[in-house]
Amino acid sequence: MKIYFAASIRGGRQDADLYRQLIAYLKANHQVLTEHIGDNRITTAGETELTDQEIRDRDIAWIIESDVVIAETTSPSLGVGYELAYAEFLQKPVIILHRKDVNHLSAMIAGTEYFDKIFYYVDFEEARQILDQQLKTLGND
Ligand code: 6IA
Repeated sequence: MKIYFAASIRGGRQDADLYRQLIAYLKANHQVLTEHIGDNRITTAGETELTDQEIRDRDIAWIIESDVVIAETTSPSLGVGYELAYAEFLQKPVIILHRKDVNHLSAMIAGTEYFDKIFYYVDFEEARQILDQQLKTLGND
């Protein structure tokens, strides 16, 4: 499956190692369109040779191309919120992962009926199991 993995960049990079682990795990059996999200070299400045408009347009094209959007939402990110709304607009399957006992997921996400696959997890191992199960279910649809 083609996976659009969404997670915080300018919203804060404190969980970048976790994103990297999740992406590496997903890549074993799937194509992750957004591998750079786990790159430790990306800072909150998110420097790149691309303009913000080019980044936005490329990311939207990848969401359109994707079979599923997986969002790690623990670090609140405007970009991830926008991507989730866009995925809803396109009616793409969405899986949301949010760490337990860190903060509360925004009501605008938790309260959106379309987002019915929101999982609160403790660590990488639990997230991995959730993704395994959810992607298997999607693959059988
Ligand atoms: O508001 P945020 O920056 O936290 O938004 C993060 C989300 O927006 C991620 O899920 C990304 O898909 C997308 N996004 C935001 N900035 C970038 C970006 N910057 N590149 C790709 N996607 C982005 C440049 C970093 C570059 C060195 C790869």
